[in-house]
Amino acid sequence: MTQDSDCRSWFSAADLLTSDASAPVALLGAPLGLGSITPGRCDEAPAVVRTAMKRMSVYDLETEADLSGLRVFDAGDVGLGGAQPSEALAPIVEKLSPLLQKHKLTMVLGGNNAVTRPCVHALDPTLQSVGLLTLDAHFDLRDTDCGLTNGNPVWALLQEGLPGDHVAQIGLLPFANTKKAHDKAKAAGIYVASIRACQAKGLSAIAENALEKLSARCDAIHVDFDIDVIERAQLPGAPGARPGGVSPQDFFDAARLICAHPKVRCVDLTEFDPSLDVASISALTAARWTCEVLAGFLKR
Ligand SMILES: [Mn+2]
Repeated sequence: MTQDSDCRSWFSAADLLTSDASAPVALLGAPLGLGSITPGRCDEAPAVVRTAMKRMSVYDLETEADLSGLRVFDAGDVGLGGAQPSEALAPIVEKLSPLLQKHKLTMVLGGNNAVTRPCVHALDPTLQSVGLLTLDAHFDLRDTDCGLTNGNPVWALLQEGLPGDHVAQIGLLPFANTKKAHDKAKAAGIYVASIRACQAKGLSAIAENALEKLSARCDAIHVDFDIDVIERAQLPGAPGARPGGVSPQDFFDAARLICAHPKVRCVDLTEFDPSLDVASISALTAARWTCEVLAGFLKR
């Protein structure tokens, strides 16, 4: 077997990970498992995604995008232990803020959706010049009077001063959200696109429109890719995924388009619970997401 033979193995997405902190992109695990409305094991996701990246080639034959020249600084995982969402803010911000200063783009592997709030704080502690785009079946605008959970990061951010017109939420599903949450979104001036709008106009077109609106108002944008936005039949490994969600292809295309935008400085992948997965469907979807993020970054 010659040195560059691919008869048994290939250069994989996991081989892009490096300990060299000068890489343009960074990756950080945020294994927050506690504080989910549906208890689960989202804390296992960062390790499972890194392993699944070994099964991804770095070449996209359709566009001839080639990630092989790119490197991703693997900053490891935030040590969260048994932290609740309220206790996770400081350690995530402490580890993420320096990465955001050094790298053009940082990927955060959750963890449940409660990691989104610390990500936005890390990008802009004042919350006045940052934008948030969510691809999510849910508003995550539940009340905070019972404490922080994976169901209220966006509401917590609004209460902390993030302007409502700095938030765009796309992929929202019927009968997966309350009227109260929808009313809060309307009152706050959040840009909202339901799943039907995303399917009619295209998830990527909606994402592009949302990014255009946010980038006019914000210096930097965080994007929450809640993997439960994907159709449950094709994404079993997320407690909140439901029939009627977006297709994996639309999710991948949108991820690439979004990550080509220079103001997108931080992205998270949340709600992947490996304990619910079937035949590695969700793990391989998450691994493909990392490739799409990088392919988008290469287009900048
Ligand atoms: Mn969510």
